[in-house]
Amino acid sequence: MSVNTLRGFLELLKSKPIKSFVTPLTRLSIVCGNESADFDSVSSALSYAYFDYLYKLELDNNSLIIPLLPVINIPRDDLKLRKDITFMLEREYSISEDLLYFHEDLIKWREEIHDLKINAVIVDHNELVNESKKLIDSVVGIIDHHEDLGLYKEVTPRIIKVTGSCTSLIYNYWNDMIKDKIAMKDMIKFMYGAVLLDTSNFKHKVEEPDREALKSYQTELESSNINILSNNDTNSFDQEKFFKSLKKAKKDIKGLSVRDIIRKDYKQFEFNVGSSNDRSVAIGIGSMVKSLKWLYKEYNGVETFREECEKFREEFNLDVVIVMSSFNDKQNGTFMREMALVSSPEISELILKLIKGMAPILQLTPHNYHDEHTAHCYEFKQLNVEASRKQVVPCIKRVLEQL
Ligand SMILES: [Mn+2]
Repeated sequence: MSVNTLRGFLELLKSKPIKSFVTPLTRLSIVCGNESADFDSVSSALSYAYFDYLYKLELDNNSLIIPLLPVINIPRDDLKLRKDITFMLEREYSISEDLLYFHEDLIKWREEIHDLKINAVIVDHNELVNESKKLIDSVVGIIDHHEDLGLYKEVTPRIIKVTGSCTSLIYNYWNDMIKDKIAMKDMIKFMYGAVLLDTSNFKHKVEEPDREALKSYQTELESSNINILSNNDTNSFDQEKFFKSLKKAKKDIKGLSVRDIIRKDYKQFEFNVGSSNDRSVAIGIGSMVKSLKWLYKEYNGVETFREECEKFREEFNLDVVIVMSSFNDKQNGTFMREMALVSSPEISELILKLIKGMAPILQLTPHNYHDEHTAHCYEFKQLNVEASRKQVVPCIKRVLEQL
């Protein structure tokens, strides 16, 4: 069966029983992004699976192809919090969530199929953590743009490079191998969107692989008059407009609860304290694209916000919950970052040591919302605005290991 759109590919997958993708050795192969399931991760997982299928079709059209299933690494219910992703899926691809696989599907498959082993290509991360570690048996490939943790050294591909968007590495990798450029083209809008969001419209963190991918996207789009935003007056692609509508959808967090806002772009970690393995702390980090000030206004003040964070911390059994904010300051137009931490009373000394260790690296300065901190709640401006969660996580890890 020929497939030349992402939607067609997903429909094909869903038209078959899951058992038909399991090999005689009871192996099922998936590709998944990281557990924040942000735009980049979802775009990476979908594009990798789709391109892998196109490539297999070209290798041998007649044989039975066993595809990689793209899995979105969050509960199905959490997808709706990511409005940039649902905007892209629904508006540009007419893909509804029933065409996708989620975290609970992994659990279900393991229950339903006796002795099932799950192999995974992991994209937009290079280490299995938390639940994925339990559900996935082996990593068989990696394409990522986070710090290389040096794991799974033998897998192919194993591409880990600094780029704005992970999708740039994925596009460049497959572009060299797949001949059917028409079918590849259907994926471009999604990948183009990822790199625009991750580089703020090619203004920050742009690296050579991003430029290389962009060049291909532009050539492909020009050659076909693809109308990226269907409501355009003209037939030409307006990158600025495209970026703005994605950004707007991403920032649309009105009406969400504090819990939803943290869950929207969330990662959880277990960090060792000191050099031995006998003590660790659980830390959850949510990223959001509004200022703390906005949050306080929206959720009845700083106290309520802190209470909600504390509830979140308890629900997810965390020692610390961190909310990282990034936004453009309207007054002077500069890009800003902040960090709010709410910790368990049991680690009141440890949290101070963590903050002390991070402060010079992230250039944390206490916020002036309050003269005195409420116990176990801390808010800072993060003057090192270059450090996103991607840099903050290894920083926390190192500080805690050195205690
Ligand atoms: Mn990424």
